Amino acid sequence: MAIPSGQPPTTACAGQDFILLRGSTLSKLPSTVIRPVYDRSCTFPGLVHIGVGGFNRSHLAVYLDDLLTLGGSKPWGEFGVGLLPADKLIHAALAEQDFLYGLLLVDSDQESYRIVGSLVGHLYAPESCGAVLNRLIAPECAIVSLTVTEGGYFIEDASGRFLADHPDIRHDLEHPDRPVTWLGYVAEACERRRKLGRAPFTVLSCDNLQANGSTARNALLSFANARSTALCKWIEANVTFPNSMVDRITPRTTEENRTAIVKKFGVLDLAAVVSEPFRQWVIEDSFAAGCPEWKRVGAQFTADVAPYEMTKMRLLNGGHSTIGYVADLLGYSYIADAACDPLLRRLLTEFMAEVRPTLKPLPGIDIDEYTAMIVRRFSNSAIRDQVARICSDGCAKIAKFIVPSLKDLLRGKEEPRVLPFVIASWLHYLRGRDENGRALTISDPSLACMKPFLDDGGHDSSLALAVRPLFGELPSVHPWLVGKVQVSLDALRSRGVRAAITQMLDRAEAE
Ligand code: CS2
Repeated sequence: MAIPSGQPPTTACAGQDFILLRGSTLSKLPSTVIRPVYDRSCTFPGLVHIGVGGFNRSHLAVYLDDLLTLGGSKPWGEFGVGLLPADKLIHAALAEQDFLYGLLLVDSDQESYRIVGSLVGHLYAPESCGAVLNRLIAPECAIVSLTVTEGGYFIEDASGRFLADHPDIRHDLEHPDRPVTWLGYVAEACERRRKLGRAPFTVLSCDNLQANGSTARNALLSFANARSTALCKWIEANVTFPNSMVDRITPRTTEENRTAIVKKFGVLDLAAVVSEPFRQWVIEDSFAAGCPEWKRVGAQFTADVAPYEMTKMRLLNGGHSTIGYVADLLGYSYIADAACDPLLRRLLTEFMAEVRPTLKPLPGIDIDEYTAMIVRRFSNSAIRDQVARICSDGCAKIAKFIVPSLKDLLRGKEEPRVLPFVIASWLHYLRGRDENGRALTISDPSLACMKPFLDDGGHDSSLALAVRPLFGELPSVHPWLVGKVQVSLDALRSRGVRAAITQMLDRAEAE
C-alpha cells in the first residue's frame, strides 16, 4: 500500500497491514475504530479555528464532533487555518486524510480510538492568504476561535501593553491584504465585513491564559486602532470576546503513538492526537452570532469564567510545574512516573494545600475531589505525557501559574513554603544539568530575561527575582522571599533534589 509522500517517517509500520485514513476508507476501518455516524457533507463551517494543533484536535473539535454525533442541532463544523511554518506538516497530513483524524483516549483501564469528523477543511495561510480571508468574511462564519499560544497575542505579560512595534505587527499594518498574524487576518476580515454590511462574528480564544477573551479583545482593538478609528469602533461595538477555561491533558503526539495506532487499530493516521478521557470547558455566554449547543455535550456556560480559570491554572498547571522541574532533574521522562514517586506526590499534594486558600469556592465543584482528580490525572501512565512538554516555556509558566498564588499568599499571614521552593527548582533546572550531570534541554523563547542570573553561574536568586516581567515588585515588597528561594536553591545544589524536597517539606510540617 502506498504511503503518502512528504509525511513523518512511516518505516516503523513496514510489514503491518493498515488502512490509510480517508473519507473513502472510513467504512473499511476495523470495527474497533469508532467512526462518525453523521453525514459530514451536511455540516457547515460556521466556526473558523486558527491554530489546529493537538489541543484543538483533542478539545474543541471533539465537542463539535460529539454534537454532530448526537444530532438534533445545527450541524456546525470547524474549518481550520494554520499560520505558522510548523503548521505546514499538519496541513499536509490533514489534507491527505480528507481532514479526518483520530483521537486516542487512554487511561489505565480504557483505550478508545475514535475518528473525528468535525474538521471539514484546513488551509495553510502562507500559501492561501486570499482563501483564508474569504473564509473569514463568509456570511456563515459566526465564530473565529483561536489557539495561538500566549505569544500569539502580542501583549506584554507584566504591563498588558500591546507590542505594536513587533515586526509581524508592523508587517500586518503595512500589508493588510496579506497578513501573517491572526490579528492581521481578523482585523482585515472585520474591515471587509464592515464595508460589506455583513454581520459580525465572535472571537473565541481557547488558549490557556487567564482572561483569554479579554486578552484577545485588547490585542485586536489595539491593532485595529492602529489601522483606523472606524474599524476599531466597529469591532468594539459588534464583535464579542467570551473568556473561556479549557482543560484536557494532551501530550505531543509521537511517532511511537502513530505506530501503536497502526499496530492496535490497523490505521495509518498521520494527524492522530492522544489525550486523557477528562475534559472541561467553561465558557462565558456572550456570542455575537450564535454558537453550537456545546452545553448538550458537557461544556458549561457561565457569566464569569475567572474563578474557574484561576482554580485550573493555579492547581493543575501550577501542579505540573511543581513536579515538572524536579522530575527532569531526577531523570524522569514522563509525568506519570514522577507523579507516582511518593516524594514528588507528597510535594504536589503539599503544593495544592498551600495554594487552596487563594481560591474562591466554585459552584458545583468539590475542591477536595478536584485536587484528588489532578493527582489521578497526572498519574495516568497510559498517555505518557512528556516532562519536557511541561518544562518548556518556564518563564511564562512560572509567571502565570506560580507567581499569582505567591502574591496572594504574601498578602496574608501565612508564609508560603512550597511556592518559593518551586521557583528555586526551576532556577536549579535552568542551570542545565540533572542530578547525574546529564545536560538538560531547556526550551523557552523568553530565556534571555534570565541571562543575568545564568551569566553569574546561577547561584544568586536575587538576580532571577529581579526580572520584573516575571516577578514584578515581589522581591522589593517581600525581601524575605529572596532569602527563602536562596535557601532552597542552595539546598538543591549542595544536598540534591530529594534531600532538598524532604528538608523543605519536613520543616514546613514542623513549623
Ligand atoms: C500543562 C498544560 O503545559 C503545561 O504546563 O500544564 O499544557 C496542561 O496539560 C493543560 O493546560 C491541560 O488542560
